Amino acid sequence: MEIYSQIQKKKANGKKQFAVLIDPDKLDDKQVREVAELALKARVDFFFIGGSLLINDSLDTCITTLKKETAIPVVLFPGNNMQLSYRADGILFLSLISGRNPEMLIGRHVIAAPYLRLSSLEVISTGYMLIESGRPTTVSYMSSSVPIPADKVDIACCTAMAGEMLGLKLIYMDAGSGALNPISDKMIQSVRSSISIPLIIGGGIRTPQLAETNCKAGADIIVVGNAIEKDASLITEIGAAIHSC
Ligand code: 1GP
Repeated sequence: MEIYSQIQKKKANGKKQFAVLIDPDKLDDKQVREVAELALKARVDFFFIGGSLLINDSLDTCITTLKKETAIPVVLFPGNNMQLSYRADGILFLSLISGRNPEMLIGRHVIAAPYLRLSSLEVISTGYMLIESGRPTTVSYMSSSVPIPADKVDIACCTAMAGEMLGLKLIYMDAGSGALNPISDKMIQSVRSSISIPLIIGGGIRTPQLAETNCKAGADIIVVGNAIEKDASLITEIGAAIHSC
């Protein structure tokens, strides 16, 4: 329970958290080491590892490098049940509660469960909510699911509430990697006030300013991937903005 209790403890103390998302296909070993070094200095709280579609076999190598370079917890953020690795510390066990695709709600989980039971990974059940972001994203296509419309705040709130009532430990609202439009502060505020479990926000966050307003709106954990792939030095600025909230 180490990772989840760290999330809860920081939330209770009003401390905002920063997760750097690494898609192992997008960074070579040298770039992963560079990200690790910057992440250490910026006091990044977690690495999330995964992608909606991984093409190369670099998941294990990427985790091994991160574990060698830092003690920052590595958490799997799997796009499917092939993206599992004993080398990570934990896994966001994602149920796509915004969609109605049974495979993403429970089917893949049944396949992954025996592997996870044998592993020492910390399994963190997470209600994953995809929010419409202006154009189709890889995750919306790959998950065969319809995202929640960006202006339908009530649907987002009720979905998050249902996830909490089902016993999920986290809600992750995602506009999708490289989203054109990130999630609105209005939606973040409303969902935050509808649930008491920690709230993760990601998708299209490219600036320290947006990370900060999202935190002030109620995000407990901010996830940034795409922008960091393009400019790793953003880790420093975004980290400072999040941790100063
Ligand atoms: C995607 O929430 C994550 O699932 C992060 O999104 O890559 O756009 O930062 P970005």
